[in-house]
Amino acid sequence: LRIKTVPTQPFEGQKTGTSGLRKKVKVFMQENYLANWIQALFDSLPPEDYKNGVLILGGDGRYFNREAAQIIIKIAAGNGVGQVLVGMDGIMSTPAVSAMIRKRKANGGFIMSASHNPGGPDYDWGIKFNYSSGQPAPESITDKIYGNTLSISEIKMGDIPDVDLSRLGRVDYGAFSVEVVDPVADYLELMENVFDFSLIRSLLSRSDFRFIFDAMHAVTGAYAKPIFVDKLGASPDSISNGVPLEDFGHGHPDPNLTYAKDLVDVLYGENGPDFGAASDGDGDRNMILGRAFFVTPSDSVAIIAANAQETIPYFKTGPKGLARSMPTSGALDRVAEKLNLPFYEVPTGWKFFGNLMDEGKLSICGEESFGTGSDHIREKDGIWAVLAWLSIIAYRNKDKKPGEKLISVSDVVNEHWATYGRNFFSRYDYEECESEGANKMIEYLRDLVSKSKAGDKYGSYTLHFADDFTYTDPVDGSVVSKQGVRFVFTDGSRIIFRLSGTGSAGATVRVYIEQFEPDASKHNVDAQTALKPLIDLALSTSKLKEFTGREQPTVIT
Ligand code: VG1
Ligand code: CO
Repeated sequence: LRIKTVPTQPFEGQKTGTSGLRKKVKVFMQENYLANWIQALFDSLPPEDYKNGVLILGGDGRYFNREAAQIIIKIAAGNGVGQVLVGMDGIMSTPAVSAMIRKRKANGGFIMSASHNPGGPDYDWGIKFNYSSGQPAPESITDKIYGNTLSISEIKMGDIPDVDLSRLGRVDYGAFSVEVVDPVADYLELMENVFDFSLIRSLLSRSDFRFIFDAMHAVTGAYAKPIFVDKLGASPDSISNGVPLEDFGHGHPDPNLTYAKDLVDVLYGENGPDFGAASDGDGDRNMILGRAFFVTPSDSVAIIAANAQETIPYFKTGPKGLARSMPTSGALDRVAEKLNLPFYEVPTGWKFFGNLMDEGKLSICGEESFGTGSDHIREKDGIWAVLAWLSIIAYRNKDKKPGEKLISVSDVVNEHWATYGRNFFSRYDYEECESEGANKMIEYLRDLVSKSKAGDKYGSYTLHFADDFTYTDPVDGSVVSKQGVRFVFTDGSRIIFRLSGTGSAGATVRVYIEQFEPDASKHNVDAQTALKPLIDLALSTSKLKEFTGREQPTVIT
């Protein structure tokens, strides 16, 4: 294997955000832009972490992935990696990459995806690197990579031809080899071990239960048919937008009420199906819907946790601990309390759950941003969440005769609220604001925090405390600060402000609003109505309109 040394110059701004490096495709298509970052990554890892080792490579099928895969493979070869396992056609979901790293005992893996951001020549591209236990690289590594991107001067590339990604099998180039693998098989095997497939099949094959899964023309298109249809007996027409496309069919592959509107309309339409779900670009997010009913992600993780032991074989001895990101509602906290389980609150982004899982402290976790998962891998997992929900519904209906009324998604959620109370929750996103105004707003809020004290009045609410969230990792002691400004009131209500770390242009402001309601007679109120006073308070406290010039959010979840 001959290795070429390619001279290069640093690019500015190659700093990773909440989840990998994300930029417009045009930025990534500049000569050496991606190559620089990949080389900087190898320059940041201890050699024993990759020399002669195995790396997994996958992606969500978006525009530029094919070219990017060839660049990554060549640089891996040039830096002494032993083998790259790449998904056929460059396809592999984020959870499947995490699963394959673990199963094949690989040193790590690359995911070519900007997740829920749109794709195509004018939109976004991204790259994530996961470590040997399958978890997103920690900040200690990503900070090093960024440092190295600022001084890089050469790239090492294996002098090999482009690999034919459309054909399964292995090609050898001396000490280096590439194997094109089935992106589904390992992941499917894992799902069969986690869940009771015959239980789920008993539900999906019923004629009185109708299921629909929207792959949004993204990566789960490759997984939906083999899993839901071929293995679990769902009808072939239950999969919509099931072919991965480079531009996601001009869509925005983000499973929420705004961007998965087609699916929402079907579920809320006349005689809609009983269960609907969708996943995002790279397959780690999920949205769960019942007939004319939306399950808030914060409730979803709480309900999965409360039912896991009974309905999912993987949890048959009970979950070890539960965790959520800071802005996620406190519904999960109440389940942890009732089940007497250790509980953790971490900053936004999945990378903070991994350490807790590796230490055996955490089994089930989630984020309000449509991310739910467990320690079966080290990423959030969209299809896992759908299978978890199907397990719950299947278990509740397993003795129902044909024609008998089934227990529905909304029945399960209403029961949960009746037991635990309801945490009303909503998030307002203001996408692509001017960075200057958005930064000033956060500065203003930090200043407000520093002047605030318990007992201060905010309209009809009394302040319990306000801070800018800081997290100390209980496993390695690392500290991250400035993770979101929060105002917590004496009745448990919260308003939280953050700037997104996953956008590719301007600044996205996120406002999170939460209020607890113990009284079951008040649970069937629309969240926007129930939260109206608190939403108004959040907007006036932050002077959001003044700072950003925005009257309305772009997305409400
Ligand atoms: C967003 C979400 C966060 C999630 C992250 C990655 O980050 O808020 O909860 O972990 O996206 O999700 P931010 O910084 O934009 O708020 V994904 O599906 O892009 O891997
Ligand atoms: Co994603």
